[in-house]
Amino acid sequence: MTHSIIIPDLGATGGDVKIVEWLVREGQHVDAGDTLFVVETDKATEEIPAFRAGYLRRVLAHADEERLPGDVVGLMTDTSDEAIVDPTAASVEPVAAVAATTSVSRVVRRLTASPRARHLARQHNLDLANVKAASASAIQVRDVVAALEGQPVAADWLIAAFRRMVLIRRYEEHLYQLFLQGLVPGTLHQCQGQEAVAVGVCSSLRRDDMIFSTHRPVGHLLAKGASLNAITAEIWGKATGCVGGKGGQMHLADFSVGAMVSNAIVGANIPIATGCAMAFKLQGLDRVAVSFFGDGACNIGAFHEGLNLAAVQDAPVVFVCENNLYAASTHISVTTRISNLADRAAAYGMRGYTADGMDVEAVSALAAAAIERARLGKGPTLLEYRTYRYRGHSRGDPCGYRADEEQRSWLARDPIERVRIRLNQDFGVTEENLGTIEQECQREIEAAVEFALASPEPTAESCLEHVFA
Ligand SMILES: Cc1ncc(C[n+]2csc(CCOP(=O)(O)OP(=O)(O)O)c2C)c(N)n1
Ligand SMILES: [Mg+2]
Repeated sequence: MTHSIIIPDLGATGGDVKIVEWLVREGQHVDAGDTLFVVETDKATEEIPAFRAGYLRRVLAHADEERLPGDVVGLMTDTSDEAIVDPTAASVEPVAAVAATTSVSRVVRRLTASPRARHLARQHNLDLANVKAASASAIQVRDVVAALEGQPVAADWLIAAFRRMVLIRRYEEHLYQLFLQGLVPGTLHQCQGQEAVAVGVCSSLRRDDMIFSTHRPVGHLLAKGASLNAITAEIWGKATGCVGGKGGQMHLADFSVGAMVSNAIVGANIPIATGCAMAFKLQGLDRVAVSFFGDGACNIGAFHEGLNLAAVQDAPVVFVCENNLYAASTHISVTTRISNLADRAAAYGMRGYTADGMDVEAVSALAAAAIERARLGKGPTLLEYRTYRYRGHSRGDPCGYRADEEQRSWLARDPIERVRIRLNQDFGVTEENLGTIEQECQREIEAAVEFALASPEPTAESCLEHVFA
């Protein structure tokens, strides 16, 4: 099969993107993630990776040529010698054929509205066809927990944590691949590498406890049990999205599972979570609020105000700092003199702990104790988890500010691989069973994208809903 290589939307402020050089020759094999070519935008020079493995067969835009995001600059095939079918040359006819179902026809109508959109539609054509095929085959969801019956309780918990982390990782990677193909609207801030913090903390919470997330919310929301379909539809701006298509990736929510709307203003959720915790306390409820934030947020005024207020009010809130060493491209050593951010808790008369954020069991043990303290009315705790984001700060960030050795050392501590080995060696869970979990997650993800693409656009009238109280 032939696949188009496009210029993804790299967040440049406008104008053409210049091809600097191709790092792969025609005919050469690449793995997913290998750099294909380098581009220059008005913001930065960036490497564009392959979204899948295959053979580079045609370079359509050469060094020094300029193109727009979405333009096809090369073609790949799965095998080295198959015939190339240029997807950009396909007629729009098949799109109409795929549009036989009403849900898909909406997408197609929108895509065929302008010349540039028609070009995208030709690319979507292949995907829509796939989407249709996928819906035809009913997805067999097998209950792996049941299949693994007889495992001790700890194994059940660890298997559930593994499944949840795999779902988050694969989902974020799937979105990234779609983003590289120009199929994801808007921007992405992703959490690959940080899954153990989200899952370790949220698996120690009750459903009616409330989490407050950030500009990097997908892992937190999925860990708290939010609907994958509703999150995906939200990313595509659909009416079925978890906030009706108004929020996009940075503003996800699901009140039914205790996930307040995530907040992209750095540090802003800290006082809000504190206020929520104070409300729980005033109402005599034993619910707990959790605020997630990054190392960058610890130097924001709202951090100090929020933690101080929570301490003096004995508010049932747990502050979870995901210290991934960077705030955008700035290393923590440039902005912060102390080595343990948790030490700041002492300034507010609060307990603070630093722990390994790549170990879901360690994360959960510490979080469970802090959550229990809060629930028993013993006040807030600051938890700092050391972790690492594998991808860039947002969509097209090539991470040129991080040393290769640093990245390698963190990848070697991967939180999912750690649990895989532990389940296999200490609990006797077979590779086959773990593989089944991964396949099920992948199918769930593909079904969610299918749901999002087939969902209706919000109506114009809905713009004014939920705006005024
Ligand atoms: C108050 C505020 N300042 C700046 C920004 C732009 N911004 C968005 S994310 C980010 C970095 C945040 O770093 P950190 O808190 O460590 O979280 P991470 O991205 O590492 O998860 C910045 C500076 C913002 N959204 N809000
Ligand atoms: Mg950070």
